[in-house]
Amino acid sequence: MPTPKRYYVTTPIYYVNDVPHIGHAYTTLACDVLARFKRLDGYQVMFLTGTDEHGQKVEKSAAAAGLAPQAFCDRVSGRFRALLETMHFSADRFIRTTEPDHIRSAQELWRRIEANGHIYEGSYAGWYSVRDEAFYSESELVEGEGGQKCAPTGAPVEWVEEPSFFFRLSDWQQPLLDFYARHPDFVLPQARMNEVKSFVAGGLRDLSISRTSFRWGVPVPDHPGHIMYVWIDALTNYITGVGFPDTASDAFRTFWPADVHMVGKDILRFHAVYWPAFLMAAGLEPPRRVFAHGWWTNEGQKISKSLGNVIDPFALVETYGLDPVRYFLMREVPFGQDGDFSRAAFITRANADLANDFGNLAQRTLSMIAKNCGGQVPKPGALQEEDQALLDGIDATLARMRAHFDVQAIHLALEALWKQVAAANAYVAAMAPWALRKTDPERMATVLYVAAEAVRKLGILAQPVTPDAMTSLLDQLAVPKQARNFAHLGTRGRLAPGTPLPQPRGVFPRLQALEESV
Ligand code: ME8
Repeated sequence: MPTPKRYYVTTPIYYVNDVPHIGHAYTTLACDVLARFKRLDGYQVMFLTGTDEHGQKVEKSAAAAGLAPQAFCDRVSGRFRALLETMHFSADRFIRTTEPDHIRSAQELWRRIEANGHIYEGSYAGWYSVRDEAFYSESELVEGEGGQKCAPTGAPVEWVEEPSFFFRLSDWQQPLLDFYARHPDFVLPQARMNEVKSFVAGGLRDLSISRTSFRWGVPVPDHPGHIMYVWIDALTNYITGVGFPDTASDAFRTFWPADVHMVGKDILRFHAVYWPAFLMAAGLEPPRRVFAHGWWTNEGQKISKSLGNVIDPFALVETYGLDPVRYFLMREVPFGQDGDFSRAAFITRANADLANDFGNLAQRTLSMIAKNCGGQVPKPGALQEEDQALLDGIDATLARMRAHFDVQAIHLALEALWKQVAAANAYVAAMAPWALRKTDPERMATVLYVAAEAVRKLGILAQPVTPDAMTSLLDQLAVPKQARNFAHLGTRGRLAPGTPLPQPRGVFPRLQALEESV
């Protein structure tokens, strides 16, 4: 049987009381690019994002705002939903962990884990950080300002002592190591897989998974007074989103296990250690991949609210337009590594790759056609070797992009594509259709046809990263909406000679003028 073409990608669900910043936009953008690529490649795609709404941190923020927790969440979760609109994220569901189907799902996951004997009752005494929503052992703590004990993340910790249920994580050391051995690419980049393996090999302690000292969370089933540790609740969103507990449902059977959980490196342990252990304990399959991306700094500085240098994605898009922001974030830094957001680098990159390389190729091809071919797709003569070589080279990029996307090497997929943009520019420069106008108009028509075909193919392939500009470009080539997926590379979707084309207009404006204004 052929492998079903389905693809399930998730972002972390964001703490509902955070204000969206570039880091949030980055994780979701990477997923959006992957999801769009797979849809264009004929896959049935599920792309899930949303907000993480329970826990002590939210309870405290709600109290500070003078609101009941649910009312507070209803008020602030819209900030993340707005990010989808601004960034044109094509998520299939925006999940909120306060939704009834999720609460049911988290409780059912607990029941299954408990029924399988992996949960016991005890009491917890140790350090907890509300800001991180994480427990820390004494040996992990560092000295903060004024000699205060802090988590390694710099977050304050407090001593917590209360009755608690525990998950027998210590039993899962060997099964996890075996699982990693069977799936050596479970975590990417590889260096992060190694970190996870050595963490697990170092021994695992049982995990406190319920709290009794506050109320805002999913009630533990059959044990009044306990609410679930927010990470169990939060991680479960990935199966709620595809219909759990109804494991016989179409959604669950089609999409679970997930192909990729995209996360920042700071939350890798939760996804690559705890989550597969919870799932195996419940008799469910772990996800296929956890990809940990790096962190952004702002002009070389760590981004933090206290430094006041948080990059606001809404303002960035408002100032520069969406596509340059999307392209820069995905192209500038090898995906998986840390990167620095510098305005100068952003403008240089957008102008070089978008305005100059792709923009000029499209603009000069379309405007020569408008001027010299009566505004219609020209009629080509027989293709010569260099014509065919250009078109074949672009078609062959799809296989390379697929291979890169399958390991989330998004920057390499874009690099491969932009090599073809350069090849098309070199072709136009070498063929000099402007010089052929008088000497050999038939050949000029062929060259312009080939250039237009190159632009069409490049436009189709660049849709996942710069969707708006490519929509405009493919409109300008009169490519029908249903002929814009990857099945229309090759000759299948080729431009029909004589098709009237609209007046061309630039798709990637230069950003220079804006530089001084920000
Ligand atoms: O962790 N650069 O939510 P969160 C890049 N609710 N990425 C960054 C970043 C930066 N400067 N700052 C943050 C949570 N991020 C949990 C997830 S999932 C079941 C529960 C990324 O709102 C960070 O790495 O803190 C993480 O992936 C996300 O933004 C933070 O989400």
